Amino acid sequence: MVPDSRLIIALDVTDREEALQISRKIGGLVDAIKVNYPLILSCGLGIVPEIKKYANVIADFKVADIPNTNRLICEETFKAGADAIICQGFVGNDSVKACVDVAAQFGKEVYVVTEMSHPGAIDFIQKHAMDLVDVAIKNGASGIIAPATRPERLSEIKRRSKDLKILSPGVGAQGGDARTTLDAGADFIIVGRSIYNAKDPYQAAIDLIGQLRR
Ligand code: NUP
Repeated sequence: MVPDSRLIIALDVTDREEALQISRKIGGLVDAIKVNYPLILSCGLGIVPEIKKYANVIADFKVADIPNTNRLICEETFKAGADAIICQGFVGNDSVKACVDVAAQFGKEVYVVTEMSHPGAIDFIQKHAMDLVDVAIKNGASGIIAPATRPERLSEIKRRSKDLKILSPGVGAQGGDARTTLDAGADFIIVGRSIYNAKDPYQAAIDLIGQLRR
């Protein structure tokens, strides 16, 4: 994924028509559309190729299983047309490697979750965030997920992550600021509710891109 707008929409709506309508409207503005369980459980993986007509698709499945199951999940996801998949790093090197191996076969990308953006990330994950960055580097992932809600932590993670791309959720509804997140080291911001719940999602996306370009 090459940065342009630097904005990724998290399309966590559950209604198929709404998902496609938003994709149609803002697909040309954003660098990717991220789908997650709410949409896929409601509409099925078959919605991926439909959304792909409008933008690259990132499957935020936070894959977190044994290597063989990770492999099967990644194969189904890439076969459906996703351009990238998000996996958890805490399951270990072998499980992450399984995702990266499948992605390489399909010419696709893997992003590894490091520290999550919600308050509960402090309970367990934060203590191991740097190890999770190392897992992503060691296994050849394309990038990592790191929190827009803690810019100082994002900067630390950025220092550790070398050339990995950083996708950062937590802007808007979770309290993070778009410009601050880029300044702290993110390559892309991931924004859901502030766009899809806005009266005019197109204008909300335009406003965010304006902040990112300042
Ligand atoms: O640490 C993470 N935080 C996070 O919010 C990792 C994620 N993948 N996400 C996802 O980003 C979350 O599941 C949702 O799809 C999106 C943020 O949405 P919003 O808070 O902007 O509505």
